[in-house]
Amino acid sequence: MTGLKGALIGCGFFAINQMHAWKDVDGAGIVAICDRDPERLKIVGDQFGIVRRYSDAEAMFADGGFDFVDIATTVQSHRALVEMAARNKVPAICQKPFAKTLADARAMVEACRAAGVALMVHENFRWQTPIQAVRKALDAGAIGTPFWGRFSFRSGYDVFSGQPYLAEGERFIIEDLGIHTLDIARYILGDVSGLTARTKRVNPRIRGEDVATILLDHENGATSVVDVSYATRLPKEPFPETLIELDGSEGTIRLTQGYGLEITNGRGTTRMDVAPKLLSWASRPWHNIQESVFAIEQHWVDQLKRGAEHSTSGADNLKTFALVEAAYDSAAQGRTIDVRAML
Ligand code: NAD
Ligand code: 89V
Repeated sequence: MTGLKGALIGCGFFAINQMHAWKDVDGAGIVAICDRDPERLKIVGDQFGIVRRYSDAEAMFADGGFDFVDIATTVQSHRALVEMAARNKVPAICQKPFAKTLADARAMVEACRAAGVALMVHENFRWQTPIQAVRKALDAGAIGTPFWGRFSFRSGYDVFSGQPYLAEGERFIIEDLGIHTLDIARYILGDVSGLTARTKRVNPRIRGEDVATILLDHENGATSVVDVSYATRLPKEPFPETLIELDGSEGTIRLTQGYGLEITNGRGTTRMDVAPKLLSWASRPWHNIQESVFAIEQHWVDQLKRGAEHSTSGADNLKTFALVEAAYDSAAQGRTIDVRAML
């Protein structure tokens, strides 16, 4: 294999997408995999033809022979594995949620900084084609200066069948899905100074909250609402689309269900189809997410080769992760949280 050699830890539900995408990425490929569950190790190893297989990450690092590690385990193991990568001077990608707490996330960023290795969080939603199209329209000045936004993900999709652990945690929608929506809000309207949140659990069969409404004060003076729900039945299920409304000094942008982008300004209204590609290995409705997995992996390789900072570096993701913690604190305490004071 030519190009960068990667190792993947965690061969579960989502890693299948990551492995497919690595096959398409230009300039890198996976040469070793690790999972403590022998069944998952065999399934992924056989499906993707990976001969080097490990049940223990320490043993894989000890054998070496790879240029980066892609950590696709659930959050409980992220800190230990990122710190292991730093000790072994191996650049690391870590799935979201980055860490259990902001303190852990800070320690992980510091470990990689001190070791001089790159760290990127696999925060892929901002890489979705429709989200990139909104950002491009804003950058082109289509609506002047945005002063208000809404970032909305409301669904009744059964995420628990593929990811049963989502029903079991004390925290659910903000930590798992809202984290993406908050990151999109930051990506589109900039960093956040204050946050107010309200949460609810509607589905009695899960432990955590499945509805959250979050008000963001952005540092540039814009205000936005991030609203997420897995308790919303609609005539046409929108999973996994994030819908966006932006009002600016010169016009408006609407990202509507079915991947339509509508821009209204002094020149009238233009409508575009910004649907993601259906990659050869992808399947609806996940193709939007699957395409963004390919995009973030390609970005990882391109920036690593250039020695440049990643869009969702560990340091960048601290600012998204702080919003998750702030949202839980705000909902628990019924007050607005000063986000700048957390960073
Ligand atoms: P999963 O439970 O299906 O898979 C995790 C795998 O990691 C399991 O096979 C487990 O045995 C293995 N594992 C855990 N700790 C390990 C360790 N220390 N060493 C070796 N193997 C270990 O989980 P999943 O649904 O695939 O989710 C994985 C991560 O991906 C989560 O953090 C989740 O939030 C995230 N995720 C991200 C997206 C996205 O779009 N970015 C989508 C779904 C899931
Ligand atoms: O993207 C995610 O992290 C997933 C899902 C879209 C199901 O919430 O867990």
